[in-house]
Amino acid sequence: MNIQKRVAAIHDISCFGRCSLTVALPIISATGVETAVIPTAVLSTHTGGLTGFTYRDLTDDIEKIVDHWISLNLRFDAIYTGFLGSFEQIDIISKTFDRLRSEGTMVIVDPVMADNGELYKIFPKDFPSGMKKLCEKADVIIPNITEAVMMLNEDYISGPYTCGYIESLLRRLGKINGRKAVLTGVSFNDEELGAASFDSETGKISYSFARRIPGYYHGTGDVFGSALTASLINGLSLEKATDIAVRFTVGSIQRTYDARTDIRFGVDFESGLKELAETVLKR
Ligand code: PXL
Repeated sequence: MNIQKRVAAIHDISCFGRCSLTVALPIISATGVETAVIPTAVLSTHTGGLTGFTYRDLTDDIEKIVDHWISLNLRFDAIYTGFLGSFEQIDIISKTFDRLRSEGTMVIVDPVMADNGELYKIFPKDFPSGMKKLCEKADVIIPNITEAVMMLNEDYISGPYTCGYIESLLRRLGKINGRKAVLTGVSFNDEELGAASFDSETGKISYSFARRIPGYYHGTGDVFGSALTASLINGLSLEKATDIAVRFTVGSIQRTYDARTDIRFGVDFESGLKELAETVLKR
């Protein structure tokens, strides 16, 4: 008998624009994992380049949802968090980890808050220090370079980077949670872009690169994080999961680039779901 794995995905719902839960749910579900959700906020669209969006903060609902789940005695194989709706939610989610975690639950934190050297405008200046605290409780953290340097209290520099810089960042990131870190937005030249992973327990660093596609596509961090989470829950190694997530994300960007879709509308990950499921489940 195959016992189905269960994950709790804690992100906002951006009703249009393919990011956060509208990406995490289909991607993780496609790999055979039951995906329960805690929405942190409901927005008409994401906040990246689309103006006039609605915003309903769900901070007051989170603990009530968790109370009910506790009464049902649910077990989670993983908890995967992303965009949080308010500063206050950082503490609430930290407590949620303690309440929902049991033996073997993998906690994956994507400290969604910044990109391209800038903190998202909706977050206060002290948000990175709060996110760092949340990351301390995670088994796996998946920041981009901007989020990494903000948590480490350093200035952002744009790529391409040296190998020495990336490996120093990874080692210091690994000290935040003492476990595993996957850094996105890594480039050593103008032609390729990818991710690097670090396991603090073994000291192993691995890289996965793909050809850089022009343009800044929205929601790709969530596509990457969801594919990584799906692969890790299905038992793949950090190195293999990172490589699968890079290939799935780049494939999604390539299809969107070829179709000349508005870059604010997210990427065509849907057409890659079948192949992702086959790759992850084949192992
Ligand atoms: O993809 C990250 C993300 C998630 N949710 C919302 C966002 C963003 C990035 O801008 O605005 C609402």
